[in-house]
Amino acid sequence: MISTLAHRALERDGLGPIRDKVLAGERLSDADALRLLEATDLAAVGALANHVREARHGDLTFYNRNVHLNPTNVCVATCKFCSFARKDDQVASEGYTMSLDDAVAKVLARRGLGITEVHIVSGLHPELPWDYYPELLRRIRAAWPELAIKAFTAIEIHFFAEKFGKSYEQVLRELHAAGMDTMPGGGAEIFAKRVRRKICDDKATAEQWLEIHRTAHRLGLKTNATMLYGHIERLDERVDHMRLLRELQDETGGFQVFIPLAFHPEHNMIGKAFPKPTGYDALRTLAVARLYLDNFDHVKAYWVSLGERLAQTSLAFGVDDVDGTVLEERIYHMAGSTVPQALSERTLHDLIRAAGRVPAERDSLYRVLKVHDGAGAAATPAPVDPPLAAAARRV
Ligand code: V47
Repeated sequence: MISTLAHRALERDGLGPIRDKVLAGERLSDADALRLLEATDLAAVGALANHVREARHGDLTFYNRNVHLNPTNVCVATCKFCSFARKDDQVASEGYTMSLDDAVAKVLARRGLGITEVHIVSGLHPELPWDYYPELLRRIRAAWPELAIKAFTAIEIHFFAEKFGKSYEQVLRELHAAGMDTMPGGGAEIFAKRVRRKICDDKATAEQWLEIHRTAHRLGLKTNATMLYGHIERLDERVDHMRLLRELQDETGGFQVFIPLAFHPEHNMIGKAFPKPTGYDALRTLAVARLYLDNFDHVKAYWVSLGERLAQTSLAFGVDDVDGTVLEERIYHMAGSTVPQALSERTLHDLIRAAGRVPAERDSLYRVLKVHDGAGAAATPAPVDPPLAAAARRV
């Protein structure tokens, strides 16, 4: 339901025709998306996005119990926004590369915590051999068969293909056979050439990123998609980015979720010129994504990138997924993030419930594992997860 006040605000902002399209279930044009990104009445745009969100998912808000693993921060790429990577003379003092034994042990140490997914993203290491990557997956799979493995961005897949003389399909087939279940959406940044040339000119191009996801979808792998916003990109370049994703999704249906990532400015080459995107910008971007990407089931507010409070608020602006426990995050913390490095399941429940929504634990393919609905909550407290809560406090 959209309130009369929101209807009036939309009319006042000249957004009546877009509202009518949304209510009729019609696809928005690029011009509509741009118009919404420029709209001043955030609450009215949010009300529209909320309408779509509730029609798709009601009050359900998805999260999962996941751990992150970044096996190395050594990286040959020179992305100007990145605070995580180390190269050349920094490697000796600040670089790290986990041995296979250490990487696997780090994941297995979380075994008692009810974790269902490991999210693996690495730097583009100039010396590690090909076998390091499938062997890492094989060992995790062998030791913990029921753990879902979400691994390697399209940027890494492109790097492996070039470095080891394999096609995208070969790389993906070998990693899939070794245990990779799904792919994260990182490395998409902004697809526009003008932007990529300035912020990440020595890694996979937009066409290559899209081709890798297309290939993964053809092989039956589900993948995610991101957009890094709030730096040098223009609003029309955000729309262009989402259009390319919407087109590929029309073709393959293989994307599970869209994740706008708010730029974090500290300790990287462009941070000084661009402050962190405002809360207003973040909420409007999420809302417009929900309205424009009509063929994506889910829109995620990655709480690490937004902060817990803004991620919680976004649940009224089209968002239905907040990522997960994320034990233990490095990429954003190197870029100045001050949020915790993990959240307990109990905290996620509290955040979601306080926004009037219902927590639904999902697996890596968005199958619901358990709905923690309010009825049980009054009588039985949300399942406190003491080991995870303790681990979240420790990191
Ligand atoms: O590709 C790097 C971004 C991404 C900064 O698929 C930065 O479920 C902001 O893709 N400020 C990696 N962003 C993280 C990622 C991700 C995260 C959570 C869930 C999923 C998923 C994917 O982080 C990079 C880049 O776009 N990034 N540096 C920075 N300073």
